[in-house]
Amino acid sequence: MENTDLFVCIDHVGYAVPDLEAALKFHCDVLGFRLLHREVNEEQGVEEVMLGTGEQLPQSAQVQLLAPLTPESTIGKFIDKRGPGIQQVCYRVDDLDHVSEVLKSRGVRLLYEAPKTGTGGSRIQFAHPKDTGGILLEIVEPAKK
Ligand code: V0V
Repeated sequence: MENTDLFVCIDHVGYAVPDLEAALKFHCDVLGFRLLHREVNEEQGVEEVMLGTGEQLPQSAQVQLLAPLTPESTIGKFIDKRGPGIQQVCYRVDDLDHVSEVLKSRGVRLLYEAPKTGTGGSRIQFAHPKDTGGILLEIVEPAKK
């Protein structure tokens, strides 16, 4: 039978954090996560790290810490309104363009006309929380190795 699944797995859960170094220390020293990747994404207004249990991206059990570059950024506003915590859940896909078209055809509003660049050169898109039961849903196609 043809596989019609849209998603491969949960890629990561994203936490909005006001203090990246403090959150990193907690996740690594207390929870035992490993730092897999770190970057500044100016377009998204974040400094972010990806934590996991293996040696490199992409892994299972990934956690993304998202710190705002400015108070006016998406994460800055989120922390201001809601406080630190879960900001997004991200599903991994093989073909972002295909999954985007399917979701759109099913009435889900996507936030961007075209995919943006995410962690490690991945391609990302978001579905509006109003269309997903209150969850900011990211979809990611990891960068090809
Ligand atoms: C806002 N709302 C949320 C939410 N943010 N609901 C669930 N989860 C969130 N994270 C709700 C909010 O309670 C309001 O509901 C409504 O949406 C409008 O919110 P708002 O405060 O006026 O905020 P907006 O509209 O200015 O922005 C919300 C959106 C924004 C979702 C449009 O956060 C956005 O563009 N997000 C996508 C980009 C992003 O998150 N970048 C940072 C991560 P009521 O009060 O009207 O009921 S970057 C990243 O993940 C990277 C680089 C990566 O993974 O590689």
